[in-house]
Parts: sequence; structure tokens; C-alpha cells
Amino acid sequence: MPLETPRRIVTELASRGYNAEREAVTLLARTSDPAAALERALETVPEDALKLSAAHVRSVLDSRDPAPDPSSTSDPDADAASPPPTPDPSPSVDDPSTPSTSDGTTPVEGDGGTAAPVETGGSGNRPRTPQAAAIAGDITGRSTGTGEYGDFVTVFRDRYERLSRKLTGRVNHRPTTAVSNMPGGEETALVGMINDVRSTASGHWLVELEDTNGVFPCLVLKDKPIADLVDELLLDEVIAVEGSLSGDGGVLFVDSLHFPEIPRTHRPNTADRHVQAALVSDVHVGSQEFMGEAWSRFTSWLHTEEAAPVEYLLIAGDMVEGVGVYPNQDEELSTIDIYDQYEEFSEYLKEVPGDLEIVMIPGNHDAVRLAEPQPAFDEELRGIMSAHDARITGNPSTVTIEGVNVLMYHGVSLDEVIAELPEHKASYDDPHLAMYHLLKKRHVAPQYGGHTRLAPEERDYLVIDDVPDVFHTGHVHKLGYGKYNNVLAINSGCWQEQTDFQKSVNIDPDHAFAPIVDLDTLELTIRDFN
Ligand code: D5M
Ligand code: FE
Ligand code: ZN
Repeated sequence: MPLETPRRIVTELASRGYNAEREAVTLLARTSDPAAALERALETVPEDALKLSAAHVRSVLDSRDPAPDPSSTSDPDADAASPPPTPDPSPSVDDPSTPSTSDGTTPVEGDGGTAAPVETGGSGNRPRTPQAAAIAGDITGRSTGTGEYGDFVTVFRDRYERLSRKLTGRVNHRPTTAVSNMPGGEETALVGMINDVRSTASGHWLVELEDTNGVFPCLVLKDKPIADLVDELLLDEVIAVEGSLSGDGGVLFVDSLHFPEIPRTHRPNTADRHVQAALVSDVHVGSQEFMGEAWSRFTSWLHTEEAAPVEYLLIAGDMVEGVGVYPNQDEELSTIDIYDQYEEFSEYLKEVPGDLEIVMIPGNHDAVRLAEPQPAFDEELRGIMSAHDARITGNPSTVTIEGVNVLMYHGVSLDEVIAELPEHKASYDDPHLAMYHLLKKRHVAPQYGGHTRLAPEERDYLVIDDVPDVFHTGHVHKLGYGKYNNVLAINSGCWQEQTDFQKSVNIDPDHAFAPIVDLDTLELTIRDFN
């Protein structure tokens, strides 16, 4: 059995009936041949000992002086320190009264991250057997776009076709050309992409809908209840409207408006055993504000008994700070070369127990193309991050772990949604509300052109075809979570303290939290490593 990780060492010791001091495990893990070191330690351990002590391991190692593992650079004392439990800072969570949520009652324990001493004797300590994650909807290796105008036509046509299919069962719509030829006063419906939204002189709303045939103007009267929905419309999203034509047949007066939506009846898939996944993002290694010590408290916790059910680690982009992402960013870099940043990130990744399955997608700070969908890290970067054999996939991707479908998307469009929608419908303090709108629109980046750059492809990889069970984003550096029609939405905060830029625009990041999802119940626990 390979013993390259503390957890494996712990498991092996447990199988032989030993407990171990945490530091003893750390010392063994750092040797070039942990299996041999462990054998030697056990050969010489006093017969009545139930616990392998660090002092004993040290004496065994000193007697033979094995070469230290050159891949390990972390501070040998870091693991021994237990961070004090920190109270839950009440990160944003759904108000159960929010009408758009099904129950809004995601249970949370905010008891803080405590790196407990390793106790291996308990029956709960079993070897991990994570299943290989299956990936869908990944652009990597499939990009065909040349950036020509024709590619934009193709990607929008694909978006329209796939999203309109989700609406056609709900309304009896006709193509815009047919509606143009109908007599005034008739009732009808349209399914179209939003071409324009503007207010009229009298305060009503004119929404121009475009389908594959043409464009048709639709009027939402300001005193109708559905007028409340107008402020959540984004350009290029696909909606359906029903209503009646004006006397001259030139405008549709809208009575009802529909989004592609997540069906309220959605029943999420769950794992058939007790197993958990840690969902993080925005590590930003290479930034002066990267919180290396907090990260190490998190990875130390992953080695504890309490974290034994955590078999998956999902990282939703911004592994490193990158270079030249924002003006004057170089003033806050601790590492200026992007490849050096990935080397450093890789060292932090090595702290994660080797038997966790890791899945990573890129973000806007990573060294892949900025336009979405973003392909996964290239061979050179994979080579640098190879130590953990992580699953490296594109942004967005749907990852199936233990039967649970997790849609991972970095989240640049959240800036757009938050900028466009009124405060009570989406804000940095409640990033999950912005995520709900992406679910409702069944598209991870409905409107592009501002923050969001779109790469034209043959297919719109950003359409949310299948309803996910969990939607995981990051980017805005705020923690927020809740359920939207039974889909668990989590925006996972960051591992970077406030930057000067963020200070200047009042972004107050939620850092060093690790949301842990129970894959068998989809319940959430937030762990605090501040
Ligand atoms: O993004 C972190 C958050 O901060 C996200 O909401 C964008 C915003 N941000 C950060 N720096 C800038 C600059 N310079 N301009 C505009 N918006 C910014 P991240 O992708 O981690 O940088
Ligand atoms: Fe980020
Ligand atoms: Zn980002």
C-alpha cells in the first residue's frame, strides 16, 4: 500500500490497532519512503504502547537519517498547531421568506475549524474510496471558434434552440414572422431572445424579442404584476411571453412571462453512503494577500478524523493571482512569475490528503483564455500541478461525484447580474441570489459584453442543459448559499484578504471558509479557518 499521505498512514496504523500523535504522522509522511519508515517505527515501538508518539518516530528517523521528501516544503510545526474555534460570522444565507426559494433552510454549523489530534483507534476511520468524478459540458479540446462573426451567429442560434425547447411545452408560441401577420386583438405567445429592453415615455416597458425569423416588440404595462420581472431581464436571455396583440397587430401586450427555469419538482440526486465534498475557490496564490496559514489550517483539518468523510475537493477557479489581470495588480504580487505561482499553488495542493479526489476549473486569474467557456489548464500547467492527479476541466463543467451532479462555474457573470439587477434581487452580500437568476435563466452567463467575455463556439457550452443538484461558483469572494427549487447553490468565498482595489470599492471578502456538502443529504456545514 502506498503511504504517501498522512491519511493513509493513519488508516494503516488504525488497521494495526495504533493511535498516533498528529506530529508522528506528519513526520512519517515527510520521509522519502513513508511505508518503510512506518514499519521501522512499529518494529521498535514498546509492546504495551497504544499510541505512536512523535518522540519515538523522531528517534527512529534520526537513527537511520532517511532523506527528506524534497516535494514537501511546509513548515513542520504548522500541523501541530490547533486554530482556536471561531464563531460563525453569519455569512449570507437565504431569508426563508424569499419567495424564490423552496425552503431556504440550509442547516449550518459554524463551529469553526479545529485541527483535532489524530485519533486512529475509532471505528469511524475507514479507508477512503472516492469514485472517479465524471465530467460533462467541458469545452477542453473541442474549441472550434475562430472569432468570426459567423461563429457568434452559430452560438446564439444554438443558445436559442436549446433554451426555447425548455419553454415550448409551457406556451403555445408562434414564430415572430407568423405573429407579424396575425390580425389585431388575437391572443398569442412568443419565445425569443431579449434584444432590447427600454422604458416608454409613459413608463411602460418595451421588450424586443428575437427568434430565428425576426424581431417583435412586446409591451409590459407598468401596472401589471409582471412588471416586477422586467428589472431581472438580461440581454440575450431566452424567455417566453403570452398576451394579446394591439388593435393594429404591431405590438404584443404581455400578460405572462416565463423563464426556462428549474422545475419546482426537481428532486436532487444524493449519494448512497455518507460522504462529503469540500467546495472552495479563489485561492489566489502569488498574491501578497493569499492566506497561506489559513489554507494550511484547512488542509490540516482535512487530515483529521472529523474530516474523514470528506473525499472530494472542488476548486472553482482562481488558483493563482495571475499577472496583468487588473491595472496595478503587480504592486500586490508576492510572486511575479505566473509559472512560479502555479509551482507554489502545487505545493499548497500537496498538503491536501492524497486520497481526496480533486476537481479544478480555471477562473479569470488563471493562465487560460479569458473568454468563456474557458478550456482547462494546458499540458505545461498540468505538469506543474500533477502531484495530486487532480481532475482538471474547463469552466464551466458538470462534475458527477457519487451520483450528485455539481455544476462548477467560476462566476464572472455574477458581477454582471449584480450590476444589472436591483439590490434586493442580487448583491455582493447575497451572491447566491445572483446564482438563482443564472439557474432560472438556465445559462451561466446570459449577458456578455461587460465583465463577461464570450468565445463564439459551435455550441453554447454556457447553457445549463440538465438541472444540477449543486451549483458551485466563486469569483465575487463572498460566501453565500441557499436552495433554489431544491438546487443547492454555493458561492464559496476566497483565500485572499482584502486587496487595495477591493478596499477602494468597499468589497469586504469572506475568506478562509470551507463549505462542506454532505453528498448523501445535500446539507451544508461551513467551516471557518480564519
Ligand atoms: O474578483 C474578485 C471580485 O472583485 C469580483 O467581484 C470582481 C472584483 N474586482 C476585483 N478587482 C477588480 C478590478 N480591478 N476591477 C473590477 N472588478 C474587480 P477576482 O476575479 O478574484 O479579481
Ligand atoms: Fe477571485
Ligand atoms: Zn475571479
